[in-house]
Amino acid sequence: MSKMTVTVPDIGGAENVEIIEINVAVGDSLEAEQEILVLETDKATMEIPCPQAGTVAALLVSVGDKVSEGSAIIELETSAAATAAEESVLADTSGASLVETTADVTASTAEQVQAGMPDQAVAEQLIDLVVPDLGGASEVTVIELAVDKGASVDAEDSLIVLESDKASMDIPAPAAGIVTEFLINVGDKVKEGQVYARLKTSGADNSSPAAADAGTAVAKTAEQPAAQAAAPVSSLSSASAPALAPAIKSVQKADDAVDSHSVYAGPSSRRLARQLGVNLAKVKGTGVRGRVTKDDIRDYVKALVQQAESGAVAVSGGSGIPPIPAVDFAQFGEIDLQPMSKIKKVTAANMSRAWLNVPHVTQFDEADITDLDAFRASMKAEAEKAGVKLTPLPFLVKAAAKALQLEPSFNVSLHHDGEHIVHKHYVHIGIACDTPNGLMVPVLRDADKKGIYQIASEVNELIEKARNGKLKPNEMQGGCFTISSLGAIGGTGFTPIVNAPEVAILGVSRAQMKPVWNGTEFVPRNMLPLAVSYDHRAINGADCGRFFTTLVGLIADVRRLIL
Ligand code: CAO
Repeated sequence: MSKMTVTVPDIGGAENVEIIEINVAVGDSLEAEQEILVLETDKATMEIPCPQAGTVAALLVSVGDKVSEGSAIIELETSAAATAAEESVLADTSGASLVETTADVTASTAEQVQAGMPDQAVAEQLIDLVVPDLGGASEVTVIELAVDKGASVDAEDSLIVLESDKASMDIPAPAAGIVTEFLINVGDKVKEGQVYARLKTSGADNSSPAAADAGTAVAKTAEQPAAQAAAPVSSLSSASAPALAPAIKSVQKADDAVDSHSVYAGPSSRRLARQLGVNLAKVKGTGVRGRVTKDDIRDYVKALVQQAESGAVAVSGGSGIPPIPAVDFAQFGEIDLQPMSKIKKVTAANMSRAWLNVPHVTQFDEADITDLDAFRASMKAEAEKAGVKLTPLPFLVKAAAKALQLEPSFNVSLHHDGEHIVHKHYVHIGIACDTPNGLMVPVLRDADKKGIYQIASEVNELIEKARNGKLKPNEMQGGCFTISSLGAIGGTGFTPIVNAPEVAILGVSRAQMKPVWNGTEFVPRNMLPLAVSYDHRAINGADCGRFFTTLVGLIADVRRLIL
């Protein structure tokens, strides 16, 4: 191991330039050409690359420091296997000479490779990269060089970004290789057919499918004698040059692209964002003057991945929905942050999914439960003796089961192929249950085949299991229709969310005595507010009208449940 001091190279004569971003930390392993830090003058930003591979032993500067050519920026530990050329570099700590020496090493290594491996040397080829068909635009502006000179690229990697008044275009590499030089600068105007860079290809089968012609050209050169292959770029025929122009990867003036380009970020951050498919406009910049750093992009992606993996609700976008902005609630008063339970996260994800996928309609009605309640009161003692707690719920379960049989258009699901409706010949009813861990929906099987006591007993058992975290997965599956009862809690009505893939849900609110007109006079009746939400893709309003009228009739006269 030996140590070297990396210094600021020639930065075009600029002095006392501010460091606005440091992209390495002590202990980081760096590759040659990997960006160390970013400088900014009042005219431009510059990324300072590492002249050779090594490990960062010390950071000698901080963000905000002002540096000039020759200022020491990091101590780099290089491997003992450093070449003689590298060692000579250690003697001269000028950044500019570091870069030059590294270039020499590359050249000499290339020569050795050519001498020792003739086939590969023959295959190596320097090709002109030309601006492709611009879709009618005569001149476009270079807005970004997506890689640095000397970078190794794969076929299809973005090399430059062009922008006309209508579109921005990523120009990808037609083949893998090393970008030996750029013949253009950011801000230049370029035309179709203009050579913008030179690429040294290895000649291996590495061309992009989008540049099949280019690949052929490269392969053809590989069969040529070494001398010919080593011919200067200018000797490439003009006929072959256009063949090396790759297809434009993306031609668009999407809002995203426009927004991304107006974001304050350096080329390497932009490159990373492009590689990860991140719209820079959505990333909060934490760098100097709000500049978006690579870490900001990584944090953004990490947060999205964590959110997706946890099944958490999309508080920040998804499906093209504008995100709800993050708020620092602590600025308004004291807060504490508690993790959501697994069940709450799953419920949140399920609710969002159902809310976003299902076109909901909610219809309201009231059922007269005066007689049901009188009957229930008269049976309560007997039920208790039988070990059953008799609330209105088992009657509602039984009535819903019967209504599903009488109006089978409700006992369906949409098939995932989008072409069929699944008609169910079983009646399983889900019961929304409030538990300490969140909302759970155990399912009572074959409710149509069971009596009120059995329903009450099994529902109570399921509720207890739900509250004790003892429900098995199969006890929460297969529901045809859900009942969500807030009757014991209060409220005069609510609009429940369909528990997809079911197509309807019943919301039960608190019953109350009301004056009801019986044709000749107002009489006090115990009225139960009900709401049915349904999936309008599967159920029409008229179907719901029929189902709801049937259901309300059954609840109002529970004798009909045994018919
Ligand atoms: N109107 C008036 N009183 C009602 C009533 C109603 N609609 N529904 C129940 N009650 C009464 C019961 O009769 C009982 O009183 P008595 O002991 O005097 O008979 C009392 O309220 C308590 O009932 P309960 O809550 O113990 O039992 P339940 O069968 O009514 O409800 C359950 C069970 C699991 C549905 C309920 O406990 C629960 O968790 N509800 C919340 C569901 C939920 O969170 N839904 C929202 C989901 S988002 O759509």
